[in-house]
Amino acid sequence: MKKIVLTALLAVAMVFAFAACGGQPADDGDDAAAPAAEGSESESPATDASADGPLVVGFSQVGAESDWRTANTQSMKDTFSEANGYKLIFDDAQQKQENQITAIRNFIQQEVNYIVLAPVTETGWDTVLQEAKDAGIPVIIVDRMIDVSDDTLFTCWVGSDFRAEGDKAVAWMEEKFADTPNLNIVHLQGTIGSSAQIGRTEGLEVGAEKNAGWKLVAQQTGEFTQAKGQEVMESILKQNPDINVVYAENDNMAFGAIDAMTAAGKTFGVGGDIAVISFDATHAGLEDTLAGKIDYNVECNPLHGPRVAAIIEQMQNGETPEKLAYVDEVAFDATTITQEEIDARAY
Ligand code: GYE
Repeated sequence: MKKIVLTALLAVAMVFAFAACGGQPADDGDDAAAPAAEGSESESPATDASADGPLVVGFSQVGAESDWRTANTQSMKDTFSEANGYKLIFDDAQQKQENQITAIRNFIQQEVNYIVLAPVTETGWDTVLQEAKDAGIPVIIVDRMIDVSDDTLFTCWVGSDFRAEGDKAVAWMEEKFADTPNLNIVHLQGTIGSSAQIGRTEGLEVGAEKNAGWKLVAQQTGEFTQAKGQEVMESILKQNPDINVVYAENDNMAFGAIDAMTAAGKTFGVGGDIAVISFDATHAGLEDTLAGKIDYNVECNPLHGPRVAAIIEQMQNGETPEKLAYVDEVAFDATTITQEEIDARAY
């Protein structure tokens, strides 16, 4: 009799202990697998990953449109290596959202432990991220942001403050052109609807509203590529003989614009007729800044691999990562940048 009572007590104690450790009753497997809502403790992954197997990460990358993107891909591949205990499933979406949606569905089917998404544009993610949530797979957003109706559809985001980047460029223009109130500005935009475009564009548009003499004489997308940047700049130059500033939303479009201006016999950069502003501050972009071809280059840091790995590590330990994490960034002026500064940089 005594023995039966003891056994029963032991059984009750075990159930409590199991619950206290975050265990779930066997018939509630679906909920156990679902990523928890914001602020909850148990945002740990759905993983059945055996302790000895690698963690499987599916990464949907935007494409290979720019030097920034290449550095970002490299950072992710270096971080999520087999040597570091990961199996990375990498998908290049070639700048198409539908390819990213297909990639995410494949990751779900393959039952990856984590999905990492660098979204091409902000909108259009609700359905597929709901599918990931239903499958209990946590989604980490990196680089550009997403705009979803329910923010429990993603675990967290890490990236840049693109609006702040635009504001930095505008502050530089206000100082540089303090005595030249009338400016004809050519605006080469990134992929329309991407956070990088939205923030950098907003910065300039707000600046143009504040500064009565600033005129956006052309505003067109170059899709963040050098080829498109050049093509668009060539046609803009034909229609606008009098340009003071080119505001290119990334280095590669700035390179394209520089080629177009060179071909058209325009002078630009330090001491030239047209000031060039760029974003990313990639290695090649900074070399052009040091050479005086780009006047001002606003940094955008692509080294997100270790940041995403730190988030995954937190989640593996049962911790809740910060919902939104912004990376600190600086900017470079052609008149003060040095070769040593460029050489000391990791990208
Ligand atoms: O500025 C651009 C790339 O989203 C921050 O995308 C990224 C942007 C970057 O193509 O070069």
